[in-house]
Amino acid sequence: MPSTSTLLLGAEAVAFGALDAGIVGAFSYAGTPATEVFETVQAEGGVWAVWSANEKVAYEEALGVSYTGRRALVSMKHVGLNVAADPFMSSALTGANGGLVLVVADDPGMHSSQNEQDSRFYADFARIPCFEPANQQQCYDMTREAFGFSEAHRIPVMVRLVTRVAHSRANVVRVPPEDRGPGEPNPSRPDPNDWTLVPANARRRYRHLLDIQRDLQDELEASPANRYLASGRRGILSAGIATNYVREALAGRSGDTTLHIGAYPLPVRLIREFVDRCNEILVVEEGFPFIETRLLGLLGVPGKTVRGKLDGSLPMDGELLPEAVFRALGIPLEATPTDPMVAGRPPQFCKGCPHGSSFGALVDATAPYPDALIFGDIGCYALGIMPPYRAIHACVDMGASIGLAHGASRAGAHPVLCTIGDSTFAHSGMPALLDVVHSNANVTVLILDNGTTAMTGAQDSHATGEVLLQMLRGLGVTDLTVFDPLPKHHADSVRLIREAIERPGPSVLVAKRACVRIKLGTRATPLPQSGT
Ligand SMILES: Cc1ncc(C[n+]2csc(CCOP(=O)(O)OP(=O)(O)O)c2C)c(N)n1
Ligand code: SF4
Repeated sequence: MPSTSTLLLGAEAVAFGALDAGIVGAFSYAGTPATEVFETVQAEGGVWAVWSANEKVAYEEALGVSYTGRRALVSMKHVGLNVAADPFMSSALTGANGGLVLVVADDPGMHSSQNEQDSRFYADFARIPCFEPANQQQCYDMTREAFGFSEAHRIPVMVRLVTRVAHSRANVVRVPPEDRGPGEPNPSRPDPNDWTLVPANARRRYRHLLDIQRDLQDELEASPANRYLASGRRGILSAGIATNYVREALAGRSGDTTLHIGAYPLPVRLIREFVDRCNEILVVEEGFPFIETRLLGLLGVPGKTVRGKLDGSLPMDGELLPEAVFRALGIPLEATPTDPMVAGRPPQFCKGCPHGSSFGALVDATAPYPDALIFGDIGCYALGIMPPYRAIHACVDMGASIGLAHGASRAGAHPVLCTIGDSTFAHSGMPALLDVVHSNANVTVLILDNGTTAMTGAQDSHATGEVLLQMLRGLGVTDLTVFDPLPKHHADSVRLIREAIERPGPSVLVAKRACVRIKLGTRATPLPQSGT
């Protein structure tokens, strides 16, 4: 294949980087802004790419591929790594065999997420290397490089994206796939004891992980991902996409010393050289003040002024905007019109959405119980929080609704209900329901089975239809009611929910009706206001 130039999203560029690096499989659970990484691999075909039940499972599947000596890509949104944190942290000790690259897409500004996180802390926490692309070409290049790096050092490698990189397009030059050929296993086989983390092995492996830190740092210190340009006494240290904002602000101006960081562990020697040269330093990074806090330590840098998020020169929360960078650099920015082209509208269910009629029934069914608590979950049905329903009292993280309801019922609240979608139930609702059944808690669980993972673009659901019912019976649910939430069945739906509330012990209702977006044959696209 000759080199080709294609207009790609950052997320797509990562996928092509992985394909050209010769992965045999990609693993993921959907989540904005990471979804397109996996979808691109899946659309290209030729390698294993089936959605996993959740991020933890996806990570373990990819690690299993790596142990065979082959290359695997695993991708997820930032909160997905909370779910996958257990295997992720321990995999730093076992190490990788075939290249293992974890792509995590952070969502500063929470365009479509329930919180802000900075995954660089996770890479640092696990002591694994991390690449942070500033643009789409680097998404491709760094992902390819990450596989080789992972194999050379036998360690998982993270590629950290942010929404603005994952979801914007630029031309990307792809180069011919690597000679090792897709599917060729890494020929050397490590000692399987390395992968068996009983305490004696784990201690040895942790020591090893600590011992290789210097090598990782030395190699990345020289990486072209980190670029230092010495000039004047004002220093600008930037990372990832923030470098583009700095370059935009500085366009045509020289006289500042700049250091761009795109690979971690941090290049300490370069940073020392940079700091020695400058009197005043501005740190510009997307996400948390990761580099800034390390630079300042507890007591600051004697004799130097360090500015950034911690002193308020740049905002601590939200997405970093070029305007803020211009301001922090003292460079005037021409005002751009801010009138929105389309008036803002509150998010709402699609017309004919089955969740709308389910919430209509839920609101009427619980009307006689002023103390009713209803715990929600994450999916299109989170819109049950909006008028006219205003039905949800809490929505925290995927799968939380059942555990929250269980806890509240243990505290004596009654009635306690929760709503959860079919995909979220498969993702992380099942163990919580097992607890409810195990302790015979008085909780009414409403599963909204629309046959798909609608919110993130209609990916397959692992727990829909007859499979869902079998799963529920297998979990020990005996009080199980299935109903069709069509508006014309409203009175029946209200009655069934009320009867379930009145029965002691756990009861599960399944509101079964397909998402209209898939029913009509159109691929559901994430609602612009949601899409988590
Ligand atoms: C840990 C985590 N992973 C992924 C997501 C992205 N996400 C939010 S809701 C959802 C699934 C929604 O599917 P379902 O529960 O079936 O509800 P629907 O949208 O179909 O109504 C996903 C994948 C997330 N918010 N958190
Ligand atoms: S995409 Fe489907 S589940 Fe989501 S609001 Fe629209 S109809 Fe409802």
